[in-house]
Amino acid sequence: MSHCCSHGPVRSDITLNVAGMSCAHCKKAVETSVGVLPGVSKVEAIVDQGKVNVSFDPSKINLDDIKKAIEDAGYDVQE
Ligand SMILES: [Cu+2]
Repeated sequence: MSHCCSHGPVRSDITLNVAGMSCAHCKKAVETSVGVLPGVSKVEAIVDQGKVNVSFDPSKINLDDIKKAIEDAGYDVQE
């Protein structure tokens, strides 16, 4: 029997390179500013690698909004 709900929420998992994070405060600032966005289910900043892992629902928010939130918090998102 096939599952009836294959149209569940779509999720994207991405890793952004973010410059300027240097301590636990930076980690928290980035995670908080991204975490409050609608559609973001998970965010983890890895300060010593300069990376931020984000899981989000692309039907609710797009990548540009996530980048903007990080930049608004004072950090640079690099492509
Ligand atoms: Cu810091």
